[in-house]
Amino acid sequence: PQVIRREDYTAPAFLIETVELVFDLDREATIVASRLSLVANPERGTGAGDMVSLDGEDMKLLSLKVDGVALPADAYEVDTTGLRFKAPSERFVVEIETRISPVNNTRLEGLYVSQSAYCTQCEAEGFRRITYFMDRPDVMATYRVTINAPRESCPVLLSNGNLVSSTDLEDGRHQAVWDDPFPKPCYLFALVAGDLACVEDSFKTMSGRDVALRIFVEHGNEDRCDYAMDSLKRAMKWDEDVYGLEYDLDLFNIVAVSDFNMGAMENKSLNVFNAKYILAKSDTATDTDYELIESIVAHEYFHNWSGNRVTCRDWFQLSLKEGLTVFRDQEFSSDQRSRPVQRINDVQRLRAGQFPEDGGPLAHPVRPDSYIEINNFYTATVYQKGAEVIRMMHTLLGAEGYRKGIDLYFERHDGQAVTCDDFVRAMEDANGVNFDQFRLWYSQAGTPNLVWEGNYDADKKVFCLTIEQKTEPTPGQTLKSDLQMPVKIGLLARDGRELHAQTIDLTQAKQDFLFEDIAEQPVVSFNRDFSAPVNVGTTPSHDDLAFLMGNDTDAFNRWEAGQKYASDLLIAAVRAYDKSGDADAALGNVDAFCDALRATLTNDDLDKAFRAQAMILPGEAMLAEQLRPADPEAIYQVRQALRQKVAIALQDEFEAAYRHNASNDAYSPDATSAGQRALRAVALSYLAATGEGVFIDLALAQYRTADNMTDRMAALTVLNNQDHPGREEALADFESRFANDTVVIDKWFSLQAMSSRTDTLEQIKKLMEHPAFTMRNPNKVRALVGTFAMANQRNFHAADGRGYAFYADRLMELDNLNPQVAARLAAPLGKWRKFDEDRASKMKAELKRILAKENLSRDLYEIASKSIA
Ligand code: BAL
Ligand code: ZN
Repeated sequence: PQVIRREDYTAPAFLIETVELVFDLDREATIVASRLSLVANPERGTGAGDMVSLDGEDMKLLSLKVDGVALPADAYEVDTTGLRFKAPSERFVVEIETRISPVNNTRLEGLYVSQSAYCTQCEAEGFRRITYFMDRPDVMATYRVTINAPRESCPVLLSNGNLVSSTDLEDGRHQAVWDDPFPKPCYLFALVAGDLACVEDSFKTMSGRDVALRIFVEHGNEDRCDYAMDSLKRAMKWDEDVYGLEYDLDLFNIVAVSDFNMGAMENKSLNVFNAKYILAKSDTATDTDYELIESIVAHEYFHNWSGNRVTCRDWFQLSLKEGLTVFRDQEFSSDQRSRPVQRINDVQRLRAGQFPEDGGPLAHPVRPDSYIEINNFYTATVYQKGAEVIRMMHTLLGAEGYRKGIDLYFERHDGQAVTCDDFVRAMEDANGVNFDQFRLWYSQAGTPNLVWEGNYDADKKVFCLTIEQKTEPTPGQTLKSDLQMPVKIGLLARDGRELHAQTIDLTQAKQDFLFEDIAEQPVVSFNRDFSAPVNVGTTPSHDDLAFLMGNDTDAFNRWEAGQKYASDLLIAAVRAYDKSGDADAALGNVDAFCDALRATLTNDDLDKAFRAQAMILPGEAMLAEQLRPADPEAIYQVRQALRQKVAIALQDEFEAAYRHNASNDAYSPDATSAGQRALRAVALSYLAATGEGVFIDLALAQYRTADNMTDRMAALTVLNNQDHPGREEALADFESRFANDTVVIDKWFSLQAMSSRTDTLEQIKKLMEHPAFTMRNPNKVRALVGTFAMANQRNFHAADGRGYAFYADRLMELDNLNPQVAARLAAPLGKWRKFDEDRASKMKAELKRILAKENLSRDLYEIASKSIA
């Protein structure tokens, strides 16, 4: 397959000014008529006789006219990738008719059918599956879209922009015409048609315009839209307050569909969502679901400016819109909820998803240099690390300086398709700074590792902090440069007073920072708030970590100290376990750690959501990242043993937390109530970890009496790992309650896929036969199959290799239906370098088997081939 390189970028030979599309919708055979006004691109100096090249895949060309005249067969070329002909002049009109088959579109790119509705997904390159077009983001045009469809099965007809007209046609069909006045790239085009229910609200913008807000869902789900609607209104207000950005049309539509490759899509004024990120009511959605809905609704809305009004020049610049928009949605959530807990969650996500990517075979810069399939670059690096890069600029420039840069960016580039470099330049120009070194964050892959050392001169009262940075080589990038990064630090006195706090501007490989008038040998709180997205190799003493857990004025680092302490204990114990096979003995005395956890658990000054987070030990995958080779069974055993020790030591406190955090109030998804439920869930989980049957009974009782999904799932999560009749009872009950609820039943699939029980793989195989399961629905595949590889270290890495073989079979099966989702699930097999030789060779054998598959997609080929290299 062809490699696309950033350095090969050239501006388009022709531009498209206006696009008129007419859709005659039919499940088997939809006819798409397009009328494009093309003009030579002055930047390229093109004109008559130059080749016009339009992308197009998987469709039938029915007719082609240029300036009203049908082109003879020898005047154009058409193949499986597109259509080419010579321009007759500098300005001309192209008319094309194509036929596509939405119902047979299992890739869910382009126009397809989800349940009873037609919908589209065009980012990144789905539009070329609808009609022949210059399918690239730097071709921006205005669109007028006519949709013709049967009135009965498709009463709702939607596209971008404003509704111009609705008309009845003959034969029971009707027509809607939509017009989008804002020029946009084709990846933001959307069409939805079907029999959908609509929930309506409105928002008054800061300039006093009323915007109609509509959420379209399957009939029967109207009562699950309140939170999404409320989130949308809060997001609109927040963007006005914090960024000064106002919505620009009089209508904003959201449609929730069940079959969707991604989380959601920011099509201009017609966002299409994976239904799981819209639908919520207390008995179907957990607190975490509510949080995700809030942040994803906001994310897609924020794209209206960061992505739509200003878009990407080419797909290598994807982080221009994604990194920025993730940063914006993270900050929105921080303002809606607890800021430290939000930061902890965001960092956990970065560490779980992005750090392994940056340290593995798929490592790539935030602005990649090449790709085979762009769909493979919707990655944690482009999104999450991209957001960290924006956050660092925010830290370095301060909130005001950052806002000046943002204002200049939108002022300069509104209506344009631009680059990451343009964004950084706006930040520089607005603030009079030079970010030449900082720019390396966009081009250099890999997670920097920082080590630090402190030296205190008691006579001079001077503290010297020496920091070294190093980034290991990544595929294709052996030499690494030193990066500029803001490192927030605090110096604490033994009595907990903060002696000094500062944001250090680190730029060199090794740098000394001197602090004067420091009254005593301080305890260092390093990289507060995770101001730089790095690994920190220095582990303070256990005494210092316990001190920071109890005293750091930076809440993030309080949590971080606990994680470091736990990791240090667990990693040492895994090494000891490998020799002895006795997890308890390997851990030894952990009383001091338990005491530090107790102090956090019982500190009523701390947010409950924070305390709940602080009780959770580093996950198995996170620990595996720190061990070479990683032994998943040893990690599992040792982590369970530490959980049990903590549970026994803190049993009284957990019982008290469980009792005191019960609530008789009606469910509310607000952050405070959610924090209370989270603390109670953690308490229940630890109580069960004591191994005493009475607490399994308690979990079962909680399951039976739960009046909301959060409490129900908390109980079921505990039961899920048990060998106890209560497990079967609760799982059967859940199934019968929610078997017909396509969003909720995914929780049941993924929970079972996560179970640490050793019969899990057999259970998963049986569940694949369940009537609610289908390989055609990405949510189902992710819930049952994806979860197994991503969130079940113990069973996926079972020493006999059956987990790997099962997984590879599913990826190949899925590749025939939906290559994009198959490729996005493939990364776990590429982690073979982290494991022992036996596991590594079994994982590699599966990758080889995938690479030998007939008709392997470009998508899966790219991931499998890079993973094995
Ligand atoms: N643009 C793809 C979905 C998202 O990041 O919003
Ligand atoms: Zn996005």
